[in-house]
Amino acid sequence: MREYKHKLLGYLRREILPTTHCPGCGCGQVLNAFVNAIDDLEIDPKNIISVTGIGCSSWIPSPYLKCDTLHTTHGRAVAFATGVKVIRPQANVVVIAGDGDLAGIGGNHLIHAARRNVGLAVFLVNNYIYGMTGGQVSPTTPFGAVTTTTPYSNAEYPLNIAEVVAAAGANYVARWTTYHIRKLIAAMKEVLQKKGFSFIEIVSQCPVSYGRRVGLRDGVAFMEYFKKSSVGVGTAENMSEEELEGKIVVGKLVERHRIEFTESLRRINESCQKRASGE
Ligand SMILES: Cc1ncc(C[n+]2csc(CCOP(=O)(O)OP(=O)(O)O)c2C)c(N)n1
Repeated sequence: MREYKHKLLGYLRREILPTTHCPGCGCGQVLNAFVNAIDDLEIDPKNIISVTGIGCSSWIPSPYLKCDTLHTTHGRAVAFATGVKVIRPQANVVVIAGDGDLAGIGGNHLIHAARRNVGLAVFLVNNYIYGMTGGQVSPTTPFGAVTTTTPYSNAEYPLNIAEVVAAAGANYVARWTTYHIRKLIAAMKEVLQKKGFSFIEIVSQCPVSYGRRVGLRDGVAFMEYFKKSSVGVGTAENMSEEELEGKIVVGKLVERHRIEFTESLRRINESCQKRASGE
């Protein structure tokens, strides 16, 4: 077997390296950012439970991360993760999955977990399509984009999923791209220390099933595109809807300090027990 020396490789299951992701895929960058974040924070992977659904991005935590992992059904990662958090409130429960998984089939779970403010760290890897199944249109596919199921142009407007999660009541919402790797690591570190529902939309690339249909043939082309299309949240505030057309607004969208769901449950439970014992 090949010898790996880098210390961050200690967080990964080496028997399945190198990666099974396609050349130029952003999933490796997201995994890299995540292990950098947990290493900087000195979080013991034994205290992380990762939960995922089905899709290429669901392969980021499972099987690569060396922590307890639940690889669940398509769209249900947040529902499973909520159950895990209720039973293990002290654990870092992390969800990493795709736009199809979290914004499409699992969209309602996402909205209501954000509303309940369940203490999960959720990383939505938005590559604008259903990658694993060959590049079908997803709820985040840009208007007009060509995909396998919209061969002439996408007639639907995309869901601004980060704003939906922010509106639903999450404690923390940010958006970064795989180009902004240092900002992404910093945001992941914030999320991993935050109580309550914390969410990062990571705009990522799929050169094979999406990029080649929209003129972005490799990872480098995507990096250039993300760089030139991104606008910081502060700048975006002073731009019109027309000016923001085709732009990716990056940065922290929301930070709140509402009480976390399992903490609320614990308090209610305690007060019921006190009442029952006549205190
Ligand atoms: C209930 C159900 N419906 C459909 C599928 C087929 N399926 C597998 S992965 C996937 C989409 C994956 O797209 P996304 O979640 O965006 O992740 P990506 O592969 O792009 O990272 C679909 C539709 C499935 N496995 N289960």
